[in-house]
Amino acid sequence: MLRVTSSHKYRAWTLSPPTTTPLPLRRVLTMSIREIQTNPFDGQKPGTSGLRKRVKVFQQQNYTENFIQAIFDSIDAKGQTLVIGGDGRYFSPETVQTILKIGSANGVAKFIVGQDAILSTPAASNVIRKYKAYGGILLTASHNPGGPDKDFGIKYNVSNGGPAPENVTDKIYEKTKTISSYKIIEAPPVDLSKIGDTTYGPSAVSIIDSVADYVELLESIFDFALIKSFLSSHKDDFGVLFDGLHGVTGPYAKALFVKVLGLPESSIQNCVPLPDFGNGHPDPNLTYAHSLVEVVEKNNIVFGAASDGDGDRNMIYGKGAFVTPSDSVAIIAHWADVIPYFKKGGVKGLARSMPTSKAIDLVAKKKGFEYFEVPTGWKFFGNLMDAGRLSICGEESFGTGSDHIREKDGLWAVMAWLNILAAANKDSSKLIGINDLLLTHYKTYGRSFFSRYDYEEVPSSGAQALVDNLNAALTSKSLNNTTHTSASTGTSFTVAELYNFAYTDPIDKSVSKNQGQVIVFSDGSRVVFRLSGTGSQGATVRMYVERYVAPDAGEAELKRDTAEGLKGLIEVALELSKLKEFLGVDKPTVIT
Ligand code: VG1
Ligand code: CO
Repeated sequence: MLRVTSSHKYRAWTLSPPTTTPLPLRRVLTMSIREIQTNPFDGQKPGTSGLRKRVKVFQQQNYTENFIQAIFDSIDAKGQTLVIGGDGRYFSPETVQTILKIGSANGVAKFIVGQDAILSTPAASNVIRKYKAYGGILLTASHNPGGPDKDFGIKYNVSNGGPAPENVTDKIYEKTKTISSYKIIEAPPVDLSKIGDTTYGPSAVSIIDSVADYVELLESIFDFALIKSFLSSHKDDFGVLFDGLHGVTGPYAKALFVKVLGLPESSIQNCVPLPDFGNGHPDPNLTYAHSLVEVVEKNNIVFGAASDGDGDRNMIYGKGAFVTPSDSVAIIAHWADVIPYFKKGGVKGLARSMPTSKAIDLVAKKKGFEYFEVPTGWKFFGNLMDAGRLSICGEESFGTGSDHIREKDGLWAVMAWLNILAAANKDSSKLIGINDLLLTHYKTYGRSFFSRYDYEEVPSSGAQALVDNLNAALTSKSLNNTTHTSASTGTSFTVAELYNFAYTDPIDKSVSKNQGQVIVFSDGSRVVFRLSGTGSQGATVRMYVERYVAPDAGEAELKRDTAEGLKGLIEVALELSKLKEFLGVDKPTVIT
C-alpha cells in the first residue's frame, strides 16, 4: 500500500488548455501530487552502463520508484523535456508509467516516449540530441537476458545524448542511500501504442515513431546510393543477413535493409522484439549469436551481422569470416573517407577503451590523427566528442560508433561495413569480401590478435582475491622482469610492466581510478584483468589478451586462427594470475 505522509502535500492540478494547437489526445485534466514515504535500498549503484539487476529486484515495492526519484533529485529537470526509451524488455511498459508519474510530479514539462516503450539506445541518443531534450531515461540491461527471472536496467543519459558521466551517477547513488520519500502523481496509464501527443497532469507526453528519426540520421551519414547499387549488382554472390536476436533493432533493420536498401525479407531474421528475447541471450558474439552463425555458414552468406538487446553492439560475421570488434573499428577508421559523413566533416580523432586492442592506434599514427585510450564504458568518449577531438571509437565488447550520437551504434557499424565493402568493390572485377579487407589491413598495419575470457557470476570474494593479488605484485614489483614460458607452445613472455589503469579526462580533468590491472610484456603483448560493471549477480572477471604481429610476418602468420595465435600468451596469463585457483573454475563462461 502507498502511504501518504501528510495530507497538505496533496495538491490539485487544474490544467489550462494549451495555448497553441490543441493536442489530439488530451485526457487527464486533474491530478494530485503525493509524497510517498520510503526507505533506501542497498546497492543502487549504477555500473558501467546504468543500474542492472534482476527483474525481481526492481519489482520490490518502491525499489524502482526510489531509483527514479534519486535521478530526479540529482538533476534539475523542472520545466524540461525528457526522453524515455529502451529495448522493450520485460518490465519496461510498467516502468515507463512509473517514470511518467514520478517525472511529472517532479516538474518535467514534456516526455518524448518511443512507441511501445521502444527506442534503441542509439536511437534514444539521437532523439535526445535532435529534440534538444534535457536528458533521457533508457530502460535496458543491454545484452543481458530478459524476462521475469532475468535482468532489467535503468540508465540515465544527459543532454549530449550520452550516458551520464560518473559525477552524475555518483550523485544518483548518494541520493539512493538517503532517500526518504518520492513524489508521484496519480494518473491513468498512458497508451504507449498510439503515436501522438497528449497532456498528462501538469506535463505533456509525446509518443513518437521509434524508427523514423534514426533511419533519417543514418541516411544522412552513409552513401546509400552506392550501397544500393552494389547490392543490386551482386544479388547472386553477396548475400546479406542481419539477426536482431529478438532485441530492439528488428524494426530498425526492417526499415533499413528491406525498405531503404530493397533487400528481400529473408535478409533479416529474429527481427520482432520480444520482452524475453525469445528466451535467448541477445549478445552478438560467436557464442550467443549462434542463430546468425548457423545460417551464415549453411547458406554461404558473405555478409552477416547481429546486434544486441538495445541495439548498441554489433558483430560482423560472414561465411568463414569473423571480424573482432578491435579490428572492426580500426578498419572503419582506415576507410573513413568513403563514408560521406567523414568525407565532409573530416576525422577529428580516434579512441578505444583500454582493454580494446591497439589496432586503431596504428591507424591513427599512420594517418596523423590524435588518439585516446579511455576506461571501459561509452560515457568516457562523450567529452572528447563534445570537444571536437574524437570522431570514431570502439570497444572490444562489440561496441563501435562515432560522434554522430553519443552512444555506440550497432546498425551504424553494420552500415559502415556495407558502405566500405561497396566502395572497395567499386573498381574491382573480383568480389572483395570481409576476409580480403582483413588481410589487406593486416598487411598494412600488422595484426593484433585479441581475445577476451569471461568468468561470469563467480564468487565476489575469489574475484577480489585475484585483484588483490595482482595489486600486491604491482606494489612489490615481484612480477617485473620475470619470464614465463608456455608449456604447449614453448613461447616465453617477460613481464615488462604491471599497472592499474587510471584515466584523467583531457577535457574536464576528472579522474577515474582502478580501471583494471594491465600486464605488459617485453614483446608488447598485453594481458588485462577487469571486474565487470554490468553483471547483475556475483562478480564477473574479464581477462583480455593481445599479441601483435608485424605486417611482414608473412601471410600464414597474419591469417592464423585467433586461438592459435594467442595460445601461449593465454597459458602464461592464467598461470601468473593464478586465476583458476582464485576463482575456483576451470574454464571461462564465454570466450570472445
Ligand atoms: C561491458 C563491456 C563494456 C561496455 C558495457 C556496456 O561492461 O565490457 O565495454 O561498455 O558492457 O555495454 P563491463 O563493465 O561488464 O565489462 V552494453 O551493450 O551493455 O550497454
Ligand atoms: Co547494449
